[in-house]
Amino acid sequence: MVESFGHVIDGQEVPSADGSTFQSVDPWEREPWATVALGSPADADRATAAARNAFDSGPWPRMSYAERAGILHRLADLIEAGGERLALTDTTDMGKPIAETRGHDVPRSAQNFRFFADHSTVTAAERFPMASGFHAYTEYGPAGVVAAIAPWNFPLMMETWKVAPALAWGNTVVLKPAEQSPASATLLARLALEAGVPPGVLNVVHGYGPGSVGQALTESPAVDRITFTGESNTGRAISAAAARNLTPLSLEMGGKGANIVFADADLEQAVSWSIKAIYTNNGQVCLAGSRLYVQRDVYRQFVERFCAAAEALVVGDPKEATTQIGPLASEEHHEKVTGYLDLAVRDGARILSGGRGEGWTVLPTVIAGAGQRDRVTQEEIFGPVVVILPFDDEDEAVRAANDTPYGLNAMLFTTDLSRAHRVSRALRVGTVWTNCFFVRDLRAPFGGAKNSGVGREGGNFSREFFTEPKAVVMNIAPA
Ligand code: TXE
Repeated sequence: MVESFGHVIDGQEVPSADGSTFQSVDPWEREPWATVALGSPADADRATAAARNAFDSGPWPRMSYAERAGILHRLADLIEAGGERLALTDTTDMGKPIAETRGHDVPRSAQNFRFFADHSTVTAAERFPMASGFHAYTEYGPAGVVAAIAPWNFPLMMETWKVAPALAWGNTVVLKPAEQSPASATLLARLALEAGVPPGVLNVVHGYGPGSVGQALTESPAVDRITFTGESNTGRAISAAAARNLTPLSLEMGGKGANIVFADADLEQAVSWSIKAIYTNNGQVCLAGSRLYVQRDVYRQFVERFCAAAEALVVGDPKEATTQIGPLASEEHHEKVTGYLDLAVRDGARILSGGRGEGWTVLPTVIAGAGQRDRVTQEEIFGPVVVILPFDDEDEAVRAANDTPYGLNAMLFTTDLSRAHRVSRALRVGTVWTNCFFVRDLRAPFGGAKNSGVGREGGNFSREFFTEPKAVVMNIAPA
């Protein structure tokens, strides 16, 4: 049965103004599974107007933090209660294994609401008692209307990472999910209404980016903040659009994560985390450890163990609980990733294991013999493909790790504490994981250096972005 998903504007699930729809394709079955409203700039404008109105005259920005937090906790409860449906929806829409949507994306989405609901109620504002008889303090008021533009690799999880802090600090939102994975955004908006989020506070508009809904949102003078996750070139286009209205933005973009394994590392631990770092979500992760630098003394041993572990991963139907590698998210993306496999071979590298799978799957792939400046080492492939390169000493590893235009994150495996600190400091990235991967504390900054990001989110970093900090100065001296 083909399901239907509309826009959600001003508390109503509605079709597009011109009635257009598009099909969302299940990448495992390679068949359409849902009919989705296809928005145009006119729909984006309707949603922005609803969000503007809810911000300017609705109850949400005027509620106490505690009242909003209560509603957001209810929403988290509903996400947990409806978890199975949400997990299956993202898995059907973009093919990631159900073990991941069930075990990670959905629980983390509920946690996003709980965390920011609580954080907004307990973060203190600064006070500045002035010796001159004046008193100053900071007020963190909501920023206004937030345009949230989301990617397809963690649909619900990335959407809630943007929507939760925006709502917790009293903003209203227009969310545009990626066209490859639209369905769970409509489900989220339905649940938000059920939880008591007032109409117009969370709007969802489906559609494409350039020349369509995405672009219209970034060019709208009614939008006060833009938060985006996606490709670096899209980030450039959005920055240019936002510059017209000087709209503040937060961009989280691509990565080419370096994963450095030193000879003194616990190799078993390093293999197991490194496998997670590249093959989670079929490698469609901005944080993926897609460049694996291994110290020459343990290179052969490590590569052998790594390839064996990669070959042991279960490839198949993402709706099966035991599947670890499903299809890539779309046919277009499958072509892009397999194009890189051909390119690697043309440039003289070797595919040690993996390669093309059935349908739109790519098997867990290991490439060796590529050069540091080769395209497969420099560019974000965004699939289950790791490039392994040997290195001799720490300086060489750090130089190589820093040598791409990206700077989202890096991993290092070592038992030498001094080295761990030294290397962490030398890496030009937003996150360094030592002897682990993907472990997050939502209070910590999240974002990228270089072409991987502008700004940080998480904890107080989200508060800085989603509020308009105001200095309030009082004359408290007697008249
Ligand atoms: O991203 P896009 P795509 C990387 C990854 C992947 C590549 C392409 O390498 O292969 O990007 O993916 C909207 N104005 N990442 O094409 O185009 C678009 O509709 C406003 C890394 O899917 O950046 C979608 O909602 N919006 C990444 C969102 O932007 C625009 C996650 C992302 O789409 C727009 C995904 C425009 N001009 C892909 N153009 C990560 N960092 O995790 C597009 N959009």
